[in-house]
Amino acid sequence: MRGTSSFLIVANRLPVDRVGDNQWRRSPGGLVTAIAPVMQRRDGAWLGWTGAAGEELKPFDHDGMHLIPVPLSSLEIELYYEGFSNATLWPLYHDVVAPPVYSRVLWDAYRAVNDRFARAAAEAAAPGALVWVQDYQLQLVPAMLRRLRPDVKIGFFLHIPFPPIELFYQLPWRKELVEGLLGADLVGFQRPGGAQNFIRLCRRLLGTPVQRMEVLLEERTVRAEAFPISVDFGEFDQLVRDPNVQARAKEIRGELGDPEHVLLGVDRLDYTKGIGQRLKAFSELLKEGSLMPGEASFVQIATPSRERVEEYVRLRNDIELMVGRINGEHGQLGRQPINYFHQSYDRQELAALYCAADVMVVTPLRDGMNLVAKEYVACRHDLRGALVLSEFAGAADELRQAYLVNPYDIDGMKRAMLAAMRATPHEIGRRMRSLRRRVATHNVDKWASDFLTALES
Ligand code: ADQ
Repeated sequence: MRGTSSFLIVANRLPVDRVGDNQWRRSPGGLVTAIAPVMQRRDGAWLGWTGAAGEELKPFDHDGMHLIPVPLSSLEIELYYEGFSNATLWPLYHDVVAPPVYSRVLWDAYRAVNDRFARAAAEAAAPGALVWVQDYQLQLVPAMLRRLRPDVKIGFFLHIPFPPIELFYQLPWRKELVEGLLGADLVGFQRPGGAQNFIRLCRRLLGTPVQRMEVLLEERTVRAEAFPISVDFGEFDQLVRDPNVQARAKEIRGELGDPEHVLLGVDRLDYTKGIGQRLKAFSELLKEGSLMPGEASFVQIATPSRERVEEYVRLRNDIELMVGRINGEHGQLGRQPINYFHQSYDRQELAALYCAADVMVVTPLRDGMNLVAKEYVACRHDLRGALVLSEFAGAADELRQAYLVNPYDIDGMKRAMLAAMRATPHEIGRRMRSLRRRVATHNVDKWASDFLTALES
């Protein structure tokens, strides 16, 4: 098995969305933007699922990228993707904020699909290729691939948090999973804490000797390191300088009734994002009279996500009930304190929303990084706008000048939201300048090149 790609990305999804019969559009998002130039430079390929059930497509080229589809049946989508990835690993890795489902049927499907990805990667990779495996859906791929192709260099990056040993130990297949990751030469995490959890786990669970951030296997060493992911700062910075985006931002404020304060939340509708907690804090500010009716408007965008997983169905109902209650209690004819949208938006509209918001409220209970926080910062060249940010988001390591909050502490969140609304323009500007400096110098290109440099060295 020898292919021709000297640089290979292996991810659950291909970086394109279907827009018609055999017509594709590049998916929005930093990962593709960061990696596309590297792919073009290195004769690279991207291996992943198209997003449709039971589809067997031949490799094709799009937008200068060579794409290799990996098929998934609808049963595999249910068991591997919605099941083991999103109902077992996702909650387990996010502090078990929802109970993980442990099922052998799901595990078997996860292993089988990982095996398919590993075989496809082994076929596509040129001798000595660099293979970069992405995220929690494919944690067994590094070891499976190494068995087939010991000549390639393998990197793995986990986009979500890596939990402490005490939680990870719940997983009935904990040993297999760690051994899967140890097939890589370099395992990347969002935060240093994740890398440390992994190193500790290797020592405790497998009894493998470790030295600082390296696991010493008999025949080779595996390095663990943090590479905080970021956004394409330049793209957002440019986007918001477009007069159309500025005009739209103004229009949004007008449509909201030109309140004094616009607060904004933008998240996938996920129970890790702390949407309920932040809405509760906001509603208490209204109830106790800290905010006057009509003084502030909260816009909550909740992108549809994982709609066939039971927990997500329940969450949607809970949030929508809550929004209805708050608006019922505090709204006026034609004016509601919470404007809730269960929709996706394009980059322009998202950028206009960021520009329209005085306070961006990002309060996950646990989050690998949180790109929304960084996108907001990248959009505020006017140095207006305050960021309220959870300590439990990876982004909190870098964005120290945000109003940092514990999302479990409702009173603390109320204080932070009020402080952000009441701060002087000078204070807001001082904080935003410092946040922007960080995101501008640590953008997504740096993330990709730091990882690849470490992998190659
Ligand atoms: P997510 O959990 O999806 O990512 P996040 O990092 O916030 O979370 O990224 C969401 C992305 O979706 C952002 O780029 C945002 O602009 C976009 N988005 C959100 N709502 C949208 C809407 N309604 N319409 C259009 N776009 C929308 C996972 C991890 C994170 C980690 C990233 C990247 O959970 O912790 O930061 O991967 O590694």
